Amino acid sequence: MKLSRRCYLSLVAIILVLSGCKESAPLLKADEQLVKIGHAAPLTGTQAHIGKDNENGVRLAIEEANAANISIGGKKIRFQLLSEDDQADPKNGTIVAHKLADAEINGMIGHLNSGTTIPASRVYHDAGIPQISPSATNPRYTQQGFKSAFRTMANDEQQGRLLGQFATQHLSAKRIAIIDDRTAYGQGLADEFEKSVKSNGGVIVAREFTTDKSTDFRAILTTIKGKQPDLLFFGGMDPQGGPLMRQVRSLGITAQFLGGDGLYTPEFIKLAGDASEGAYSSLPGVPLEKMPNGLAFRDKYRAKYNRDIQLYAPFCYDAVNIMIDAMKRADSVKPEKYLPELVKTDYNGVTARIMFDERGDLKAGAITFYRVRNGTWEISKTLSSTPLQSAPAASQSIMEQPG
Ligand code: ABU
Repeated sequence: MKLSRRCYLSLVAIILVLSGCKESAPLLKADEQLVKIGHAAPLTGTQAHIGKDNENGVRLAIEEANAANISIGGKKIRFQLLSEDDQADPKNGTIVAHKLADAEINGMIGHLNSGTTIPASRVYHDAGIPQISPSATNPRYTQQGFKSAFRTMANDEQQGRLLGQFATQHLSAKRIAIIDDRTAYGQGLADEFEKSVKSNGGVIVAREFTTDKSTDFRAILTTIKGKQPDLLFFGGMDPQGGPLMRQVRSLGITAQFLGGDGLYTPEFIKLAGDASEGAYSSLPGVPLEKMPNGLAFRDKYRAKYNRDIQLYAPFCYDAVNIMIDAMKRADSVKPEKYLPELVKTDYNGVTARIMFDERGDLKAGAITFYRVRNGTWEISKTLSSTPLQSAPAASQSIMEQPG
């Protein structure tokens, strides 16, 4: 069968779209070796701004590594990014995980959401591929016994516990209402927060839920208003958190507002508008301004992408650098060779000094609290759940700042 040129080009375009092929393989010289780094996040849909930010953080680290002309195992290494859109959907997460495993990636950075990371982690584990999630915080990810699973962010047991302490002790809240988005992240974090509030003497006056697709929360907010809480906690991401915050204030609810890392974005402030003033959120890690290379990273990111960091890009950048560091120490890019070195990581990243415990979680789980003031997130307080024994000054400084 002979195809016309137009037909042929259409066919190629369809194949490229279906294969999700966005980064073409670099041409290699004889003494060079290709190393494929997989990445997955929602690159379309309401969380695309956060997913693209993750991809940008990964790409920046890969481009720097390529510019550094690294040699491993006697070969010059060319790193290639294979990035996939999982649409924050657990089923799609597993589909793209199989696709990346079939492409024989040397390591995986992702996924962004706990709801995709947890099911996909079995695929990477079964394929023997080391995986570092920069942002998935549900504890289950590293509780499955997969030796291939790591994360560069404190988990939600750590985050939820400190959020509960922050609400009851620092914000002096007693009557607390909770809404979550029923995702692995939102519900998991809300559960941990609830436990911590209760153990700190607070009372949960309402527990409501929504979905990660909803934008109208007035029915549940009306119920909550009747319970007269002095703090409202939301477990979920900014596409829901922003409109929720706006509707909280438009219904005349004056309770303090607190959320987890999924709200700590410029987008949350944009979506909530003036109603965002005074909102609090947490973000695992030490603030960039407190880390030796944090501000340099922020400036590099801004210069390259002509925009500010949205949320997890620094954690993605650290994740790639940790993986490459393990490859260098193993003098091998083969997963089975560098995985034992990844376990032994002790790396000063832009977000923290990074060391893993036996499950692949961070040994030191600093959590920073931020507050919206004059249309921007400002540091309120940093707490640590598990201090490192011998951390360098920057990551050891568990700052107590005026809130
Ligand atoms: N850490 C919050 C966003 C990612 C997640 O689903 O865990």
